[in-house]
Amino acid sequence: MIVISERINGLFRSVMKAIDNKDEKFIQDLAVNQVEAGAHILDINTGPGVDNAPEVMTWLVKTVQDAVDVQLSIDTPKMDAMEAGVSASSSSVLINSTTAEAKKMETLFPMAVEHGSDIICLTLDEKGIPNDANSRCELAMTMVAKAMEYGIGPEKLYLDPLALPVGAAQDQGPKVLEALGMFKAISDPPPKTVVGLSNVSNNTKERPLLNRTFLVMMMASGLDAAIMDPSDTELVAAVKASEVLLNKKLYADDFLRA
Ligand code: THG
Repeated sequence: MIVISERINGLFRSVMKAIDNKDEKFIQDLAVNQVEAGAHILDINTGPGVDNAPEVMTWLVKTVQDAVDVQLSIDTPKMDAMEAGVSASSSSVLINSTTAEAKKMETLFPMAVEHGSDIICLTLDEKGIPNDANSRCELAMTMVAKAMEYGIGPEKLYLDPLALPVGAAQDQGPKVLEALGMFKAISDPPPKTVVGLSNVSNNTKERPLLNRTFLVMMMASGLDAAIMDPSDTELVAAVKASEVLLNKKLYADDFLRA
């Protein structure tokens, strides 16, 4: 499982405060802590509240890269902030994300080609979030085909079926699982799959339990990567147990420590 840390995100109050105060030490300590907890990639998001998103994104990317040496996922719906983050990075990033909207694909696929980036394809378009697995798959195919026109192969793509809060869209859980399975049949080799895990437990009382239960289910359906909190030790233990049970990692008596 590719672990993408969700924590460098202005949605978190403490991170928003650090952004406001240009507190490099706070951001760098958090980045180091996330990598030590097992993050392979750090998702970088300014949060919705900033009015100078390109500058904040540039500052976050440089601040984090002065402290750790892992791939960054540049997470923003704003094209100017995306361009700023991708350009500021000293190594190739994961673009988070395009949708199936023509304007976005026509901006972000060339940007990915220019910078050698990987890119997340969120299965939604101007009509919103699809309601079932088939329409998620149709949007995924549209994006995989369009990426190919730009010479971007499936090994650079992460398909995201968009996990939704169980309290608000309970019927979508099984549809996300079904879509994950279908995505793997889109191309050979298949694209990777990813979700924003904590979406599922938004505004619930049992966040850690819901997060780790859904993550295990999605891993069984073929999930390759998750934007999640690697400092949640029970969540990480569930990932390790799943990797052993799905025959992805060799069993050893001390697999939790491996
Ligand atoms: N897909 C892709 N990218 C994504 C998402 C996705 N990026 C953003 C998001 N979804 C994944 N990241 C988060 C980060 C934080 C939270 C949820 C998802 C979160 N934060 C607390 C909250 O809002 O309640 C912050 C509160 C606090 O503790 O201060 O839940 O789906 N491609």
